[in-house]
Amino acid sequence: MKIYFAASIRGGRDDQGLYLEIVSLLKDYGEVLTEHIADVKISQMGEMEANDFIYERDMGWLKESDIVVAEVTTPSLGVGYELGIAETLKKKVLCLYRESPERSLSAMVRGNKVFQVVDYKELEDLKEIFDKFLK
Ligand code: 6IA
Repeated sequence: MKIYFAASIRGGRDDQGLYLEIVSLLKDYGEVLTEHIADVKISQMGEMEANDFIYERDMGWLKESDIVVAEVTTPSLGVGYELGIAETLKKKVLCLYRESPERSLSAMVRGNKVFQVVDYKELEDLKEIFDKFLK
């Protein structure tokens, strides 16, 4: 199974360490096409490659994928865009969100019945969630 993992880059890198752990867990379920999302060397602003190259490559991977797993706690324009495209392409989509009193997930994600939106508290919760949705 080919997994497209989506998570914030320019939206903010506060959860980069968590993304790394999620990618490592996801590898037990299939091939993660977008492993670099968790790379500590990708900073919020730092870019090594041209935007048009990144866009074309990521859209290719999105089309190729069997499922999109998105960590949506840190709001990201790019992830929101990818989710919309994933819906158009009729991909299976699992969104992971950590609830907190200071924030609330966009209604465009929470309200879309096509997406599986799962709230979790910590990394340890994810194995059970992945067993349920990815097996
Ligand atoms: O708006 P954002 O940057 O937060 O959007 C993040 C989402 O867009 C991720 O899920 C990625 O799939 C995609 N994306 C945005 N920027 C990049 C990127 N730049 N590389 C790969 N995917 C990206 C960094 C390039 C790196 C080699 C330094």
